[in-house]
Amino acid sequence: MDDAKLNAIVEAIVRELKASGAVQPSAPTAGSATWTPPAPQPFSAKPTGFGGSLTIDLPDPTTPEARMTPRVTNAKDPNGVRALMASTSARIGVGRAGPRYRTVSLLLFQGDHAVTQDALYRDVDQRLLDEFNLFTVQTKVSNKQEYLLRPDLGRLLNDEAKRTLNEKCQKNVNVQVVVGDGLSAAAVEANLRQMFPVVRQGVQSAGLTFGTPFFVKYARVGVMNDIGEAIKPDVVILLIGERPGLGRAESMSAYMGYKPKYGDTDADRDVVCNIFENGGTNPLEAGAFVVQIAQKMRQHQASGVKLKMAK
Ligand code: B12
Repeated sequence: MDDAKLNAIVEAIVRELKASGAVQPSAPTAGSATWTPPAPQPFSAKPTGFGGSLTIDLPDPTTPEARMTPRVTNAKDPNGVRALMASTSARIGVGRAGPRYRTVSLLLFQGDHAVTQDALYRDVDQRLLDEFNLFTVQTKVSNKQEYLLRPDLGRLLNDEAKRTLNEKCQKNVNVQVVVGDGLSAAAVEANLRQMFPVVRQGVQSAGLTFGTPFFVKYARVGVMNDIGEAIKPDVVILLIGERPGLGRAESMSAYMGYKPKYGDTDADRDVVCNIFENGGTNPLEAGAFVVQIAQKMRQHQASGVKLKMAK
């Protein structure tokens, strides 16, 4: 798209914002053809300059109040719309501007998408891993881009990782807990502090041995097989960041398997999913729950579909 077209679109948007009262013109004249994009700036709740000619003061669309505000004009049953919106986090009741989203919906979508991207591309904070003495090993993936493009490599430990696990980990333990970044660093950061101690304490109070925990960078769920082969535990519990939804990046899963080995598939695994505070499976409860499942797996010597058949 050339600059002239871009400027025309920008001017049209600015005119629309002005008409809705969201933009206050300031000298010099608003929407002039000399508009240039503002330099990127950190987010500020305060009004920011718009090319030096306008002040934009849009309300923050990401607040819970803004998310819950019905935007359907002339709704037949406004209370019904409100009730429906309160029952789900899905984007309903957002109204429209002609055939398009309203600006507020678009901004919210972009803001939520940014949360997702951050969670996906960021590394888990090293300080958190240090807090739990988790040393790091890596899969055969060497960077984020490759992680996204080659899930198969994220299911295999690299050679150095295998050597490190051999040196540092206790073998033949009852329960091996592993933390993996998966698709959301934010999820691990949001839940590990609460969940990890509950799992460790639960395993130990059940009289089971708790293997040397560690962190796997660029991990996919299938890496459990290599871990099973390297350590030979009864049960592997992999705490891993789930694929982030729009604006929901803090959801973690605990994937579990009984004696995971080469060739095992998801049919041999179980998952406790949607672990996060306020609306998901509470991480403390999830901690207690996975210990129970680990005990069941040991009792029935099975996991996944086989465990379901055994129960
Ligand atoms: C992406 C996804 C899928 C994708 C996985 C493909 C892929 N390569 O990513 C597809 C569409 C194939 C899928 C299918 C299924 N899924 Co699914 N899936 C998800 C989702 C949205 C994200 C998972 C994630 O982020 N994993 C973490 C990343 C790092 O893992 P990964 O290694 O990249 O991918 C592996 C896992 O995602 C795993 N996986 C995906 N779903 C399931 C389900 C189970 C029971 C297990 C053990 C493993 C598993 O398969 C991938 C390959 O190994 C979650 C929702 C959530 N909140 O977690 C549901 C979710 C995990 N899936 C679920 C279900 C039920 C299924 C199916 C059984 C549906 C069906 N009836 O066929 C199948 C079985 C999957 C299988 N592999 O055998 C449920 C599990 C509920 C539960 N507690 O048992 C969830 C929580 C959705 C939900 N809320 O209902 N799924």
